[in-house]
Amino acid sequence: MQTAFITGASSGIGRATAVALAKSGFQLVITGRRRERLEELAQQLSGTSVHILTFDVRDRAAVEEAVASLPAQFADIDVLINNAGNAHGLAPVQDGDPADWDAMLDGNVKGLLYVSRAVLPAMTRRQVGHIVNIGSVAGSEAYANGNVYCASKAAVSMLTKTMRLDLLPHNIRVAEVNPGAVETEFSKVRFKGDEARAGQVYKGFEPLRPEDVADVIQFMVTRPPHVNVAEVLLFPAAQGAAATIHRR
Ligand code: NDP
Ligand code: 8X3
Repeated sequence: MQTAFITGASSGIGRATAVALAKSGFQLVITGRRRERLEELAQQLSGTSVHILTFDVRDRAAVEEAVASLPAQFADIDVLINNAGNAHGLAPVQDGDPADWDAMLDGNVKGLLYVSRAVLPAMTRRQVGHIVNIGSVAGSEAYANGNVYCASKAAVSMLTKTMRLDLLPHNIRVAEVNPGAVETEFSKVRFKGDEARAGQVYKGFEPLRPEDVADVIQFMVTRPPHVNVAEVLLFPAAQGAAATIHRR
């Protein structure tokens, strides 16, 4: 049985991906900071073996310790979904809060690196593996006030391309999914718990659901070994570009 390790499985895209991969027969390592959420998810996934790890991806020592603690049954990771991440704030750069910048760069970029660095020995040792990084349309398109979030996702895109090259000799596929607007807790986090403002983001059009992104990830990681779906841009039908959404 293949093992998938999913960061940010306590909510949104990561949670839906856990459900989809369990249905595809993977056993799962699900991770995040909110343990009770992960326990609730594990109960729903009772048809497959699940191991929970709780850590903050920004804490390198905690990441290393958590991955090293995996029991033998879960240690041979086949698939890594680097999904944990968020936007924090939406402000012009001159008004930006450096604490928000740290949270985005440390979580979305360095966290992805720390987790990959900790998991990769299990892949290079076995010369097999598949990594899917969750980027964003924001990684290739600028939008006003997106500054540091866009930069963090541009870094994810470049890391995806360079990791792919580094890992080619090790038979490890590296890929990226770049969603547009998906209704999750993303905007609630970006606007620091302001649910009314978060809700406005998805008003007047039908956004992607986390399950739509999970479907694509599930497709990617179940291709035959000679196929790498390297990059996917996934929009809701009403979206044409990062900042162009047709609202009714
Ligand atoms: P959610 O807020 O619903 O989920 C974010 C997940 O990431 C949670 O499980 C959270 O877990 C985890 N996470 C965040 N920060 C950390 C951290 N420092 N350490 C460990 N885990 C962390 O948002 P989404 O599902 O939408 O976001 C998932 C990914 O998709 C992100 O990388 C986001 O940038 C990307 N994305 C989202 C889009 C959208 O429109 N929603 C569009 C394009 C990309 P916990 O809080 O329990 O730690
Ligand atoms: C999340 C989508 O457009 O808010 O990455 O940046 S967006």
